[in-house]
Amino acid sequence: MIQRYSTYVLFALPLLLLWAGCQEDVSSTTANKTKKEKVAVPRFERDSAYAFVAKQLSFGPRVPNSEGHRATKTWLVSKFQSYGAKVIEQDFEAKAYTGETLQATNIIAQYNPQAKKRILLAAHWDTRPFADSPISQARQQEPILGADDGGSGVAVLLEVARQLQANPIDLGVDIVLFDAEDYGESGGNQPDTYALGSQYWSRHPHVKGAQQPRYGILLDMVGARNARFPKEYFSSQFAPRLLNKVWKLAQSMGYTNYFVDAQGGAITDDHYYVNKIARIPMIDIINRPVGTQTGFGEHWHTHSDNMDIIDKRTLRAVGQVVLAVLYREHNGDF
Ligand code: AHN
Ligand code: ZN
Repeated sequence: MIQRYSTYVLFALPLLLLWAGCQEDVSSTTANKTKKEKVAVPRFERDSAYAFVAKQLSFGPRVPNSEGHRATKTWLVSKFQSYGAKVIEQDFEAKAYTGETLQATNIIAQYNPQAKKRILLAAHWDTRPFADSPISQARQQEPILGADDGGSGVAVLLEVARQLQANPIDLGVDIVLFDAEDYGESGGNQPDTYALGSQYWSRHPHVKGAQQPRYGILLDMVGARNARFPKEYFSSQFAPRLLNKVWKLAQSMGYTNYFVDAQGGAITDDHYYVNKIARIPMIDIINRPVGTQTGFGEHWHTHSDNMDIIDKRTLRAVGQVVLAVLYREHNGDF
């Protein structure tokens, strides 16, 4: 037995050493080749983001089945392509609570589509077909421009895309612009009539398995003057660690007026379905001012949701935090 064992070792040991030697060569070469360079967090250009809000509004309301919606889609797709993203148009038909069938599209812009480690960023690109806020009676049957409600989140993500092209990192980033978020029934008693695009995407994600995003950040109404982002309730339930990390980071960057240390109420927004159905931890950065009748900005679901209420500083605060998350994640500092 001892004899056989030592014979085995006699032959096996040199082979083992040879193998180990090769391994070390291979791994050190690989390490040298793939050694990750840290990349500084780029500056989020607020003027650029502001112009992206204005450009969306130039198409008019972006209500599903409308001409403005179609034209905006064409522009968004080509804009992301021009910033070097691989774009997927995820077309789907959505049944609205009215009985109408909406021709809808989730617009997906991918950076490093092969990367395994991925982060999800999202906003909704459609706008509300009416102005049904209880605080204004003006032109309630007319669709709104949605500078903040829709436009702001999309604008921030376009500027993030522009920066990703100018300052490449190897992190996988999936920017998803959900459609048909805001076609829901008035009053909020039927939350599932909203967020039709995110409900569809969560059942048909474009990335699966090992490529499934580690976590996500949703931007909803991130452009108004004096915006206030308390910690939205579902975010704190589904993704508490991410939520606290992002708020801490934002506060360390000086954005304490926006990213307040306060618990916010529950909003059945796109992130709810991504958490619940796709099971990706996702937080919602959403404006919840104090002391308004609706709990949202005074302009919310009114015709005042236009360029006049957009503040570049709010766009910048949110966009700079999102960029900090991505580049710190790449650098291993998040
Ligand atoms: C509901 O009212 C169910 N959700 C609000 C989500 C929303 C509407 N975000 C923007 N507009
Ligand atoms: Zn809305």
